[in-house]
Amino acid sequence: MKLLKSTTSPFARLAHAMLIEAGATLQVELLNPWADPDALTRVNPARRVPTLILDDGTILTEAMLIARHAVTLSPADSHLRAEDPQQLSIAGLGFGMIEAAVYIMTGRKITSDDLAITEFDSHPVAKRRRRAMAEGLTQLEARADHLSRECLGLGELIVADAIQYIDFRFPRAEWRPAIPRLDGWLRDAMAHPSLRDTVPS
Ligand SMILES: N[C@@H](CCC(=O)N[C@@H](CS)C(=O)NCC(=O)O)C(=O)O
Repeated sequence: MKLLKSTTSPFARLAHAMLIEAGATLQVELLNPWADPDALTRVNPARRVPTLILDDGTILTEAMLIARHAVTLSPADSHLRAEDPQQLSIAGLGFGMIEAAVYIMTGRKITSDDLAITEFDSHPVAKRRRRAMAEGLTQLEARADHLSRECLGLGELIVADAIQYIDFRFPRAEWRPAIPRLDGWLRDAMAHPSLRDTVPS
């Protein structure tokens, strides 16, 4: 199977990390979705990454659905199969933060076609999304004890993805709270290939 992804997309990182945790045999094709590459537009009318092409030609899109497929590919005793509402709750919090961060980046692209121009950030909706990231980080910090260092499931992968995407897109942001417990957890969690080999760049 082949995963179409970009080096920056947190959605694509989630799909990739889950497939790695599942032990899937995977080919990865890096592309820029905004450049409308043929390899992507041919298979996904939404023109977004992640897009997963299965060996029989079936196309899977949307990070959470690819994550769900990764679970079905994982061994019967895989940690990915544990269904803990606490994990889903943490995953939802982290996914909301990823959506908020991408929303602001898309807003910048719509208003200036340049991700580095921050004019959109003063829009009330951008402020609302920024609050979602800051409060989300604070809430996750309080729940850091629920994150495993040994087995990275959906919750752990999304939290790492969210923190590192926020720091990648909003470096040294004054609104970002200190998260020492999450930082400590993340240092250890980064030893796993699913996170180590998918760092945004
Ligand atoms: N809901 C989708 C979002 C995917 C998404 O927005 N991907 C972005 C990269 S972060 C993209 O491909 N953007 C190109 C576009 O919007 O045309 C998912 O969960 O996979």
